[in-house]
Amino acid sequence: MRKTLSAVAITALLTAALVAPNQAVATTPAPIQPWLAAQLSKPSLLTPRTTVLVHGNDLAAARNAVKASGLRLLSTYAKIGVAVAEGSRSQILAARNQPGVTYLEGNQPIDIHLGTSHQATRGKEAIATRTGADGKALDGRGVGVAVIDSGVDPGHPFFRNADGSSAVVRNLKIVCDPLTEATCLPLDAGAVDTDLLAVGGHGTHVNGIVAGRNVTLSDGTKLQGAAPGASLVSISVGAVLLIVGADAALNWVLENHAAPCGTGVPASKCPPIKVTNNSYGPVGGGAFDPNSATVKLQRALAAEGVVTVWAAGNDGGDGSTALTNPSGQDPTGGILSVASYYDQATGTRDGQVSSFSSRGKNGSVGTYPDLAAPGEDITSSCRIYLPVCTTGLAPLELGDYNTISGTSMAAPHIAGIVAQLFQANPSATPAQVETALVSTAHQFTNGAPYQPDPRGGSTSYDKGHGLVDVVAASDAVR
Ligand SMILES: [Ca+2]
Repeated sequence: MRKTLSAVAITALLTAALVAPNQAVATTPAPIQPWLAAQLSKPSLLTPRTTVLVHGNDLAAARNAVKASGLRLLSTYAKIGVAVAEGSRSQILAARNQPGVTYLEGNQPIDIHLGTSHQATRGKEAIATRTGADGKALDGRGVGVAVIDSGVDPGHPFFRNADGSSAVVRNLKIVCDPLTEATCLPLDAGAVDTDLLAVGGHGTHVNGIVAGRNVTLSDGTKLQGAAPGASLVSISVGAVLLIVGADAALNWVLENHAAPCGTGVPASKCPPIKVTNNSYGPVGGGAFDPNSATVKLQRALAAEGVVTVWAAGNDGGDGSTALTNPSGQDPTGGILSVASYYDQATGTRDGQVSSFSSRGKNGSVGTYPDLAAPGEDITSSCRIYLPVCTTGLAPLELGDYNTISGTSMAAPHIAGIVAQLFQANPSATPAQVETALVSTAHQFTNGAPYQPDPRGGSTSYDKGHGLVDVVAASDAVR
């Protein structure tokens, strides 16, 4: 909520600055997305070239505006009259005044949350007391998790296996060709830090929450991811996420989940992907669109045995309107929308729903999150030179770890837990995984009351069916 208020205040300041008396152009400057306005008001946070979605009355108007303002065209959405471009702050502001421009939208990254969190989820207990179908500790081993995010630093110590190899078994970067437009291809980035390329940090933090290995910092702090045995496939779509890039990443998973490192690489080194983590989405929720490419891709993935995990969003709310991530509202079994839970830094299972966690609309059960996982004050891998890591609460180990909050931190807990469930039962369907998770969730009392869910059990508009219980869910899925 604090974030929302400050963004509004900054927007107001920026707008006042822009409506200058010497403005020569007769047209009223096109409205600007509050998030983008906030970014533009803080030039220090901007990369030299910032991505912007220029909305026009039609595609020609959008393209002309890009050209006239000196922006570089990256891609277009022809049917909706949107040109995706990049450029400097002044170029972006100039585009507001071009004829036929209706709206400027930023490419908003999603907010990014360890320590006590695996106590709250009973994840640590599951690793210590449960085994997979392989007879090994239930740490997600033998399961691949694809993380679609800003990127990852595969050389970060949080990803280092005992033999010196990295938990990141495949490191891809989606590159959208500016010449052919909207053509986005996954390129192998090898050991390159794709998060550094993207000037991100979010992805390295999220990957760590999914499958960071057991580490002990120099001050004695012990950290691990939800599934410290799982394998990571990072698909970088840049620090500023474009839906076309994210869809290209989901499409890559659809085509390659069975052998993500190629057919020549054995599953023992590079296991099949069974779940994707998606800690991004539009701000302010929106209507569920069954015709979107994203929804078609996640349904095809579910049919092929791959679970899709979504961050519910960081727009808070009071249940009067649906603010949850639209794609996460898909009723298809195996599509999970994750709310943020705060364990009060104690590991308690009777804590709170995070105030920032996006609420569904009271009475419209389809808009509710499915369940909650820790997303507040979560410590994971960072790099001090990456922007999101400089915003953290408590840099540890020279900034290699930091504490951040958001449903972006809650979702990867569930992605790791889904890996644990597939280790417990490799032949489980995505729908069975979802049922196991929601039917066993702990119904803590904070927040909105629980109401009957037509699909079984009871749910709530702020935290879904309740806080994940890894021990009970892994027992239920067998
Ligand atoms: Ca669901």
